[in-house]
Formats: sequence, structure tokens, C-alpha cells
Amino acid sequence: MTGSKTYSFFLGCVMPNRFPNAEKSIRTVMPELGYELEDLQGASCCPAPGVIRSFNEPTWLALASRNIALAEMAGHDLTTGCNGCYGTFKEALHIVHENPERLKEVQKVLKKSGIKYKGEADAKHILELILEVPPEEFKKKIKRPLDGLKVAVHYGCHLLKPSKLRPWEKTQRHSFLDNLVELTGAKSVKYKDKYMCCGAGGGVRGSNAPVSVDIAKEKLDNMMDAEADVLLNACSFCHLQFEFSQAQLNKEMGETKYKLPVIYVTQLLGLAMGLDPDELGLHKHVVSTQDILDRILE
Ligand code: 9S8
Ligand code: 9S8
Ligand code: COM
Repeated sequence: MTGSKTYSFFLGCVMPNRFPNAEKSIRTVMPELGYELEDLQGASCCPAPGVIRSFNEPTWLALASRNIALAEMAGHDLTTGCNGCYGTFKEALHIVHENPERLKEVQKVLKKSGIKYKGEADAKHILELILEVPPEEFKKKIKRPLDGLKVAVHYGCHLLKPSKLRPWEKTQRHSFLDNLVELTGAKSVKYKDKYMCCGAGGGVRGSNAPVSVDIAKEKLDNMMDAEADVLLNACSFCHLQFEFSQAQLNKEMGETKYKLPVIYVTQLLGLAMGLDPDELGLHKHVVSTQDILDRILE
């Protein structure tokens, strides 16, 4: 299915339910970059790679394959804006591609629901699509350069690992997202432990909230030490973690120290492309984005 610019859009659970503003920014920006997103009808949870997979791997594989099969039947590759969903699909595809007997197993299960699965559709993070736009083309779209804005880029775990199943350069120090951010004129700041987890994934936020928020705090402190103006992410669950943890930390500490705006990648790109901040959902954040918007839009 290479060459097609139309993708089946897989939302996952967190984005439509908690952050429809980030979802809106994807829906606004991707067409501007030449991609058509077609909603994946009938999709379920991916299911989450660090949670459901740990409990019951065959069920995880069957459900993941079902979602990929829906895209396959729609005639498109699939795309998602969540690292966790991306991880699930990448890894599920790898398993059925490498093990014909696992593919057969899954086909048998899905057949009961009248679904034919070949394992042919690919799954891409929206970042992969964005990075397929040549930098010089992308630069032409920048109408509102974000000069002077200091951005702390958070990659998240499932975007990068396991690296042998990811398309990025094989390095421990990735820079593709930093480079993308810098095309907008903003500066991606260096900060300590940049490639560290946000603390939410793998069921940690659900099962041990204090540990989870403590990890988020460490990352936030490191970003603030680097004098970042905003935090940028490309994952629904990391987004949730940084939005909610800051509110929680302020409440626990009785102060307002944590107020680093949490911006989803297509929100920042859309701003730089001169799009309407409302269309990018930028007024609907847990941690206020007002100061930063005032600065950028003045
Ligand atoms: S779906 Fe259900 S829980 Fe979630 S957002 Fe992303 S990972 Fe896949
Ligand atoms: S980091 Fe570690 S496991 Fe994950 S991708 Fe999104 S949530 Fe935050
Ligand atoms: C995080 C997904 S993006 S999971 O919690 O590790 O499954």
C-alpha cells in the first residue's frame, strides 16, 4: 500500500476521551501536509502494549491484528498519534510476519468474526508521515516562525524501543523530533535524562501513582532547569501524564510551581504553520497555554 497518501486513522482510547484538542490538531495539520485521514471504523483499544500484552499475549495479538485488519479491509495503511498504540501495531506486525504459525492462529480467531487478515497493512506514527515531507517543503509552510521559543522534547519509550522494530536511526540519542521542532524556528533545549520514560506507561500510573508522578516530577524539574517554555510530546499517554501530574504536584505541594505547557506535536507545528490556535485545540489545556500563546501571537 505504498504511495497512498490516505491513511486509516487509529485514535486509541486516551486521545478521543481525554484530549480531543490534541486529536483536533492532528486532523487540522495532517491535511495541510497532504495526508488524508479516514477514521478506522469499528476499532477497539489497540490494546495497550505495556498493559494488556503483559496479561495475555495471544489476546493482545488477536485484538491488535483485528485493528490492523480493519485498515487492511479499508485499503489503507494505519496511522496513529499515540506511541503506545504505535508500539502495539509495530510489534504485532513483526510477530505475524516472522511466525507463520502465529499468523495462522490469529487468522483462525478473526475468521470467527468474519474478518480476513493478511498482515499486509503497515502501521505508522503520524511523525513518520510528517517526516516524509521534505524539510524544504515543510519550511515553506512556516508562516508564524516560533523564534525564541524553548522546547523540551519528550520522545517517550514506545516511539523508540525496541529499536530494531523502529524506523529511526539506530542511536541512543535520537534527534529526529528535535530537528522537526527546529524547522519551526523554535529551539529544542538539552535537558538531563531526555530519553527517560514519563513514568506513566507499563501500568505504572494505574498501579502506583506516587512512583509514577515522582518520575514525571523528575523529568519536569529537568526541563524547567533547562528553562524550557513548553514541553512537547507525541504520545497520548505521555501527554496525559504531564498534564495531570503537574496539577497533582501543585495540589500536593500547595503551590503553582508546575506550569509547563504540555503541547502535542501537531499543535506546535500547526501554530508555526500559521493555523488558528482554536483549530489546534490550544485553549483547552489542563496546564494553561495562555502566556505562551500571548507571546507567540502578539
Ligand atoms: S489504545 Fe486503549 S489504552 Fe491506549 S491510547 Fe495509545 S495505547 Fe493503544
Ligand atoms: S514514556 Fe515510558 S512507556 Fe510511554 S510512550 Fe507514551 S507513555 Fe510516557
Ligand atoms: C504507554 C502504553 S504509551 S503502555 O501503558 O505502556 O501500554
